[in-house]
Amino acid sequence: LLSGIDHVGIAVADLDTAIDFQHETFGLVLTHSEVNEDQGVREAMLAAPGDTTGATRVQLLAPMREDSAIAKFLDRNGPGLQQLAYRVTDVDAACEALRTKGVRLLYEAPRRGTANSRINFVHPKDAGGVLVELVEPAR
Ligand code: V0V
Repeated sequence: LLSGIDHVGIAVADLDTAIDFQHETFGLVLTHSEVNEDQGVREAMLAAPGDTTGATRVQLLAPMREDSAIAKFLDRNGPGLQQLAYRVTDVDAACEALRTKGVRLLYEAPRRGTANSRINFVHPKDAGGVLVELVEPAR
């Protein structure tokens, strides 16, 4: 079902400040950034310089709107780890398998994620207090 850990997501107030911090402090390298209007976020993907596969990334998420999930998370918790994203080969099949186990998915159908991936989320109350994202990368 799962083919790897795609990324962990950190909620931040200011994207550029957080990119600089991760680079200067840990040497992480910016590999991608985009605006996701649907999710109300500006986001950046960073890779560890010594990770030759580049498969697992750190995602920084900054809110664009007060009613976005990231704005609400920041209001409640301040900046910090917001999500764990598992990579799957078939997000529809993964969601179906999880529903069969009684796990709640946030969306009826997958939505658009980073770099045209297809994403859905498991409710944190059904995943040990962790917001789990499922990501099917674009082919
Ligand atoms: C809320 N809770 C969390 C949580 N957010 N627990 C762990 N991790 C989080 N990130 C807890 C919260 O403290 C409550 O616990 C409980 O869940 C239910 O909270 P709620 O008030 O009913 O719900 P909200 O309004 O806090 O919303 C939570 C959810 C929301 C997960 C439903 O954040 C959401 O829709 N997330 C999915 C979309 C998203 O996160 N987008 C941003 C990333 P108590 O107090 O009841 O115990 S976009 C992205 O990742 C992209 C584009 C990508 O990767 O490609």
